[in-house]
Amino acid sequence: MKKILLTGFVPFLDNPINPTEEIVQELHKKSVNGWEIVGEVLPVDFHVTGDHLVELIHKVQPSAIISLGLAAGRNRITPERIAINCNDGPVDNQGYKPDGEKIITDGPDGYFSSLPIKKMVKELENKGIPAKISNTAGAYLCNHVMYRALHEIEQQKLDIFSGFIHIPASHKLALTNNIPSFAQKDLQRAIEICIGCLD
Ligand code: PCA
Repeated sequence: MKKILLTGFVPFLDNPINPTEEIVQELHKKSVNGWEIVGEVLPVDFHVTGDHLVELIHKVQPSAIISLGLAAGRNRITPERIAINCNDGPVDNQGYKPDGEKIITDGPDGYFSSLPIKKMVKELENKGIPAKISNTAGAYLCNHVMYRALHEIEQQKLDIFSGFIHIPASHKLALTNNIPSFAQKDLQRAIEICIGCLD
């Protein structure tokens, strides 16, 4: 069976939970639409997360990668269009504060997602889940992992579809934060629908 590497993140900043962590744990070893899911939860650490993801790509040898991240405050499921060659934003979980430096010194400015993002948005909406393509994944860890995966695929000429989906907060997270939220089960279903869009 074809394998998909599905990644999420641990909690970070003022988010005591990260709904992507639970989705990845729930879907690990399950199969959706003929894809065997290998779930991995990544640290929020500019110095180790990218290398860790690249190691996982070579270890798991997936045919597709979907990385997930929390975008607290967004009100819909947002497949990302592009990753940029830049680290910026607040401190990571190790206290490192990026300052706009490049992710890969001589890397290209950006990479487009190779996931079927338009189809994903259409399918989500058809199934009653609010969704929209996002034209910026920011410059924090989510953008970082999206860029690192696409760069590795390009450099090594790997035959892997790859990209990133930001999700809104779960209701549990919104209890402590005044932000829009989805039921955790709907967040998970949305990701299953996105996996269902892969050929
Ligand atoms: N969201 C952050 C990093 C970890 C996560 O879940 C981001 O949007 O960059």
